[in-house]
Amino acid sequence: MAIGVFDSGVGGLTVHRRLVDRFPQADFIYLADQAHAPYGGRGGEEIVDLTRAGCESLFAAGCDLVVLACNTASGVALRRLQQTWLPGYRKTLGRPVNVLGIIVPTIEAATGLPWEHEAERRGDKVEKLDVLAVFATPATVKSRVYEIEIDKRRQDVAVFSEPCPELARLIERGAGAVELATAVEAHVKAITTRIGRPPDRAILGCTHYEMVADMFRAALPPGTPLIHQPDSTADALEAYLAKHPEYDAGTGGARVFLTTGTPGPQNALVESFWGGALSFGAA
Ligand code: DGN
Repeated sequence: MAIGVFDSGVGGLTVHRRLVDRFPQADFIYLADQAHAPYGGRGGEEIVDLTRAGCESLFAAGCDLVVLACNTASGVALRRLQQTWLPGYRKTLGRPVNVLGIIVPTIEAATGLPWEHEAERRGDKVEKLDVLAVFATPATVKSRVYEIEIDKRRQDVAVFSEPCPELARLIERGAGAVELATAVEAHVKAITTRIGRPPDRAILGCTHYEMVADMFRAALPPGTPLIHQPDSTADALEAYLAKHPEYDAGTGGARVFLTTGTPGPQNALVESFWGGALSFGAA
């Protein structure tokens, strides 16, 4: 059996990379729905249908557990799928499959005291968290999932979300550094103007943005803590697997990459982030 990792495109590879590093013995199947990427501008029902289809493909390929390494799919579709589709689908399959998202682990990392204690332990200066910025796709921002989930945990934190409609697409097509940095700087400037000051912390709420995390770091005031989803997702998966031994992560160290789009190699930005050549097979 294997762990499935799903994204609309290559952004989820940022999470996948960290999961592979954390669980080197586990088998992984990565599925990019590049035929329909980007999801960020699509409607809610469409995103639910596409996410369900991606999960079905991964379960059919032998996964027991699927991580939605996509904020747009997690924010828009996860709850719906868990409530209305998964219970019946489990019965049909006759195995205890499950789908996990990446938003709650990110929020827990961004707002939780353990994170602050850890930062203090490392000797980092921990500023008070009053204003949190979230950079995400328009669909994630429209879902208000970050605002809703943060409000459940920290009512003292003001959340400002900045939709970045072009950014995932630019990364997906391997745009150059100048074009990417210009887009990132414009979004940081826009949210800073809206807040009236720079944020205290920032969440990169789209998995693609991790590939340009350095550009966000350069555009934000020096030292602004950035919450990294690959780390928070790997921590959450580790805790989940420890509590749920019924999910078999495999032991062969297999790495399979599939796409609903055009099979073949990925662009240079993705490969340099990944640290090696990547070729995708047909889903
Ligand atoms: N990388 C995905 C996310 O985290 O939201 C989606 C990007 C997209 O499809 N626009």
